[in-house]
Amino acid sequence: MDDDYSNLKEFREMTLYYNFALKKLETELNIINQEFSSFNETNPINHLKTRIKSITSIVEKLKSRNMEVNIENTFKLNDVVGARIVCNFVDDIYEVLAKIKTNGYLNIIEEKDYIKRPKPSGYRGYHLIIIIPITINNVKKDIKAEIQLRTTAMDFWASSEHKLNYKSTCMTNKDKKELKKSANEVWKIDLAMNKLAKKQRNLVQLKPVDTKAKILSSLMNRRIENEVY
Ligand code: 0O2
Repeated sequence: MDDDYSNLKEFREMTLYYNFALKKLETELNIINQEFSSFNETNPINHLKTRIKSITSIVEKLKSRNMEVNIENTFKLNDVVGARIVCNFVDDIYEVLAKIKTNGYLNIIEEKDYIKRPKPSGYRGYHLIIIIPITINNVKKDIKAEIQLRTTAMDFWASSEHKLNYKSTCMTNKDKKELKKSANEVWKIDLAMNKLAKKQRNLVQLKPVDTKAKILSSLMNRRIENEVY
């Protein structure tokens, strides 16, 4: 690789910053997830994933931005550490977003609403760039991380499009238009499902909640988790 990751000590230090930032992010998101499972009628989070970007993708991203491949520039990237939160319905995204904003530990520096303003490709999702402070050997760095929020439908489209087009250069304009058309079809389904979910929630709110059953089921989950760890 023609890059400047040649100082192994510095490279190892960089990977430690990213690993610790990932751990902090995972902890905060797991708390949010657990909180929803324990106290909400239904959890707006379907599933969540975290990752550290591969070195190959980091190098590609730096090169595509005409940035020299080195540690200093790597720290400038927003999404070496990333999390993806996948929700069932569009409104769930905004519920999770509100929780992230009041969490107090996830310091948001930028928001990109690709739901209201989809990307030219048709991509939809809500992105947050956050700062995670990490100190190693008395050196504090603000590590940037990206949180992507999508519905299962948006995630289905984006992961298929990622394979077919996003990083490829050989797709015809006609096929790109076809992909964009399917993004809009998927969005229509998202809106229809969201409408049904809203209706359902209003009905559930009118029913008396079996608080005891809810508490017992949440305690049961906790017991099972303790057994696993
Ligand atoms: P990968 O392989 O998914 O990690 P920034 O990164 O914030 O400095 P950028 O690149 O303009 O600037 O960020 P953007 O566009 O807000 O979001 C970047 C990420 O969103 C991408 O990461 C993808 O994960 C996703 N994304 C954005 N546009 C598209 C799209 O058209 N199709 C698909 N499938 N995903 C998209 P990476 O690093 O580019 O790629």
